[in-house]
Amino acid sequence: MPWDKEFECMPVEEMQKLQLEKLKETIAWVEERVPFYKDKFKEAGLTAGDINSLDDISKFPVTVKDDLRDNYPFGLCAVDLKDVVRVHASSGTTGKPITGPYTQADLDQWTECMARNFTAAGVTSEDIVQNAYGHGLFTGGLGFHQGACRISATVVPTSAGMTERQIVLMQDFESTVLLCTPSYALTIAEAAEDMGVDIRKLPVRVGIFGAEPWTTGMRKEIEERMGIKAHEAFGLTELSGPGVSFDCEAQDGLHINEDHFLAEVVDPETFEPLPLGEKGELIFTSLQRRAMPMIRYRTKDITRLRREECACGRTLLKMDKLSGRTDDMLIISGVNVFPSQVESVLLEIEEVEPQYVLVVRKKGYLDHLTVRVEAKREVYNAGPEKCAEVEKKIGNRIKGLLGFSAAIQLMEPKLIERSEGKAKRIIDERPKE
Ligand code: DLL
Repeated sequence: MPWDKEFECMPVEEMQKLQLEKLKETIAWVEERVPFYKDKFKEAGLTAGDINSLDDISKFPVTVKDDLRDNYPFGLCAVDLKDVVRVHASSGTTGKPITGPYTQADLDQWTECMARNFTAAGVTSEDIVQNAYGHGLFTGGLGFHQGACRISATVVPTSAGMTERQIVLMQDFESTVLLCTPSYALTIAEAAEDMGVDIRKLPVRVGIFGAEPWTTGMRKEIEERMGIKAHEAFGLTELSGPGVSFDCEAQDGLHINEDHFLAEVVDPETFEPLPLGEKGELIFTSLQRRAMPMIRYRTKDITRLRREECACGRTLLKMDKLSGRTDDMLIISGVNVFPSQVESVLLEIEEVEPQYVLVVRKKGYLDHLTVRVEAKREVYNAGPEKCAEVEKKIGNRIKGLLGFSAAIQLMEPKLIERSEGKAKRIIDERPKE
């Protein structure tokens, strides 16, 4: 049963009517209160009155990360700071962070979205939820915390890190749900094995993982190693955090909270809207937020949208598991490739651990890729000949499936840095432009 049947199972036409109403309100709200949007709309010759159908959104200019940086910290805020009750931020790899201010109503709606996510993963008030997402400025920790409180689960806010203690607490408190990034789930699974704890025998039965790309192969690996069902959460700081979309018991794509977010997929180069079912860059307009609404925010995330009947009964639009981000896309031997494609190959090779890193260097105009992946202990111990054989096998598999050649380096187990949050999968040694 969904958390909020009225909205999660709303007939599509009714939902779209609701979205249109909220879209008009949101555009009018920012036009009146945020000079940045007012000027941009004016430049494009548009006003809130130009929204007569949902498709009209595509006439409006997009908003990009740099717009948030240029207006750091509160330039895009649409309310007085006295009405802001919380600010989150994403660290970002370069320059200033992105801020996410919330009114009390924004927080309440975000919490509702998180309650939907938990309920879709089968989590109830009976559960003991170990929240190992980073608590603090990152939206993962507090976002999930609020949602778990809303469904009256028992929350254990461990935050990320201190991995051995995570396992001890998991045993002592008999946690039934684990929340963290997929890469940290693997780190926990591995640490448990090292401590001689069989995590599959513990009461933990569900995970809700997200905040970084992970393939279906990785999901299965985590499910097997931990003896749990691995669910998924998607979201970004700019749109409040996790809770933008979530998977259900069907584990086949993520339902978008359409009453909160209007999704589009566009061609990443031309920004032309793409029809349902075609892969491109995700763009979101928030429909409820008041402190910092986002109009046509370019996420850089690549996926496709699907409108179909779901076994769970929800009518909410679905997005595919992400293929990756446009800024992580590599061009290897002229082929566009996302790290997730390499991950899907590696997870089918039984001689290696799911621990890898991609090293990218520039050769002429092309990117050259070296895949570093850890061997299983027994494979590594079997010596260099065996390792060379496995390297060749992986190289052939990559070439056969993805159509490009990569250098493969089989590593000794435990040499690749373990993640407690978002894993760093790419070491980019290309000269900066
Ligand atoms: O990562 C929010 C979040 C926290 C989502 C906890 C899920 C769970 P940011 O730090 O702003 O926010 O990073 C947002 O992370 O644009 C995606 O590229 C990536 N991302 C988030 N969820 C997923 C996912 C949080 N399920 C950026 N799969 C987004 C793939 C994801 N990538």
